[in-house]
Amino acid sequence: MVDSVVSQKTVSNVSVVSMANAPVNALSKALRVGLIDAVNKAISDTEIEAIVITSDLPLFSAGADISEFSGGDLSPMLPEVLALIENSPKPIVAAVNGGAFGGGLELALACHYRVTTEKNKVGLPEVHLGILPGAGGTQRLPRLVPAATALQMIVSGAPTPVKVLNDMFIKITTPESLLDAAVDVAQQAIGEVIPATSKIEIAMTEQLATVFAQTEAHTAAKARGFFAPAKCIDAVKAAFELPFNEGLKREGELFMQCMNTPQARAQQHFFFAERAAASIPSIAKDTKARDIQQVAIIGAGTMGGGIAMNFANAGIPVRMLELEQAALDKGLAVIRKNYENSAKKGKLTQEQVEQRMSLLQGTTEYSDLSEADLVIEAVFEKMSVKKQVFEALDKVCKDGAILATNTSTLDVDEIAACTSRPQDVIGLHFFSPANVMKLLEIVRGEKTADDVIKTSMKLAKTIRKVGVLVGVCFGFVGNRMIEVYGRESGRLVLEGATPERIDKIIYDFGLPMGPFTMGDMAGLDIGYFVRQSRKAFIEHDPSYCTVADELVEAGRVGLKVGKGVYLYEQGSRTPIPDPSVIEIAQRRAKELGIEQRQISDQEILERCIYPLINEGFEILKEGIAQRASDIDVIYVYGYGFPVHRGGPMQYAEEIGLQEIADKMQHYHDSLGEYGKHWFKPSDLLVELAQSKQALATYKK
Ligand code: T1G
Repeated sequence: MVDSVVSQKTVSNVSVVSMANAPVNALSKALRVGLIDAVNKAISDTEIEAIVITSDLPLFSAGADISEFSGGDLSPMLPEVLALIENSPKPIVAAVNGGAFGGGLELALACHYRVTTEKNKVGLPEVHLGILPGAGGTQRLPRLVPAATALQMIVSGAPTPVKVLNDMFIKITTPESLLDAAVDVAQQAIGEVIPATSKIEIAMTEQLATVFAQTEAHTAAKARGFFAPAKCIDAVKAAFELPFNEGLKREGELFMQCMNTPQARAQQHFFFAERAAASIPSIAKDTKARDIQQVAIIGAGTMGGGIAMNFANAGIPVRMLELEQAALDKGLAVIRKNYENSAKKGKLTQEQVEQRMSLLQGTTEYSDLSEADLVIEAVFEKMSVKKQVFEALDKVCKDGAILATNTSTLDVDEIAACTSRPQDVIGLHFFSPANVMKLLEIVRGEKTADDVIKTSMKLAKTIRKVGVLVGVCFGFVGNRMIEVYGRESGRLVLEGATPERIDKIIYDFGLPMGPFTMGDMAGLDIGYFVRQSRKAFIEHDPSYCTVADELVEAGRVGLKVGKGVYLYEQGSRTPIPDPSVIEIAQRRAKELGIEQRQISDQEILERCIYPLINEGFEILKEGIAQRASDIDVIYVYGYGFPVHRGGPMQYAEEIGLQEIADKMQHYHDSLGEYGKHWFKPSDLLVELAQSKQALATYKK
């Protein structure tokens, strides 16, 4: 029998059922029906004595179809399919040919035997969707592997190499011999007692109770603000405290508790948002990417070195240029030290360190860059310096070479205009540390060619970044929005809130750190120089980051000098509040006629987050971002916005666009001249709030 998503063939006395629901065997309604039909057919066929379930696709199965979570008639549910399999009177073997995730692994756990391939990985990543395995995974997995292993897999959601899980696989073999091995296991099982996973007895012990307590404590610290991880632990605990069917019921209750949370909606939104970012409807699908064999980086400083590591990690040769040999040597030494540190932590072998270092060549001559397919400039953030570099590159680089700037705020069109090839110029904005942060803002200039954009998006995937296409404006998307957040936090200090209180409110909201700790860590001088270059934009508002400016002018540029907004003891990164900063704020407030007052936590949170969201709507309105969810991807991966809130735009939808618009209007009306200038609600925000149009459907 062959229908669109399941095929079935007979091998001797074994029925082989193959899933084929492209691209990842998401266990959609159609696939669930197909599996039920195929298994029932095999059970009723007297010629058939055993069954193998496998996949015709590279993956065994990516689990439940997440796109079905938004509702509709979902019968037959996955647990019904798995009960049919587990209660089959004929032995069923799962031939796990590729990744088995979520419900895909739960399907394999419900089978009576499992075989797989030696390099395979499997997992229960539901926690990343704000939920937990809801088709028996929390009850069956602990019956097949040690409790600690089951807990680690379910609470972390991480893919796990099958060699760690050999208790649950009766055979681990090669891809070529997998199906034969599965048929062989099936035939040997004929006539034997069928080992249903649910029949395996497990019980709680004192030692296990300790494991659970330790996992709960570790999770509470590590998964700060997340709802699902603790529920995952509760579900696994039920497997040891209740009979199987009651444990299954408990799992279902906990699953529904998770499913109905804003966190689950946010994390499921983010799953698709991250994938949607790769889509560029304005570029023809058949646009060919350019071939990138050799990369050159201008600048071997912190950013240049981090960027270079991304390419060396991907096996792409890199030539790094510094005009001074000493700077070049220093840059390469820092890279080597980074790799050696990874080796010390066991993340790299010494051989891999040497292999990567061998891909990094230095030069002090522009002429050595003539063969580079892509050149990325990572020099000082000053337009005149950038232009010098691009004029030099324009002279030496071969035709068709892509010339990229790593600028974090400057006008890519202005940079492109100083070359004879603006169509080959693009922005590749890496986030620091460039070898760690996943986000890559890809900045399309007015004249950037489609194939240059396509090449950049493809390259992002090659170097394991999440590329998001943005347009040209000050700060593109991320830094344009973070600027209003920085302005507002600075203003709140003038109005009487302390930096440490603002930082704590933002930390408790879910960001990794508040604006002042972040500013000290990055260096207050970065923002200072940007403000100097944009004085015209802020000259009407003398309060704009005035305390930060005074600190920088006094040499207090942050952690790197031991004092910024906070003080730091030698060798420590722990921020220590400094009363003198409050005195500066009080003095400046008095000079500016700003009344200090008690400000509620809620107002502090709203005034830091809502203007950031409002700017996101302005960015959407101007077409700087392709879609609202791209802004979410930028904020989660570039600034640590909590994924359990889905990103600023998802968070806005969860709060309600009307509420955001009303609060912007409220601060516009209640903060005097300051409010009138900075809190005007975006027209698009107001329009979408009134029309109740879902943000996901908005296209400029
Ligand atoms: N449902 C629907 N679509 C899915 C999907 C899924 N589970 N997994 C992937 N896709 C789509 C994806 O959106 C993309 O679409 C295409 O497939 C290729 O995906 C009851 C309730 C498996 C590691 O969380 O982690 O089971 O963009 O680009 O890089 O307990 O896909 O092409 O239109 O990511 O090779 C649990 C989610 C579900 C796994 C493969 N399962 N998927 O990565 O491909 S909940 C997951 C992944 C559940 C049960 C519970 C990855 C992958 P488009 P891709 P990839």
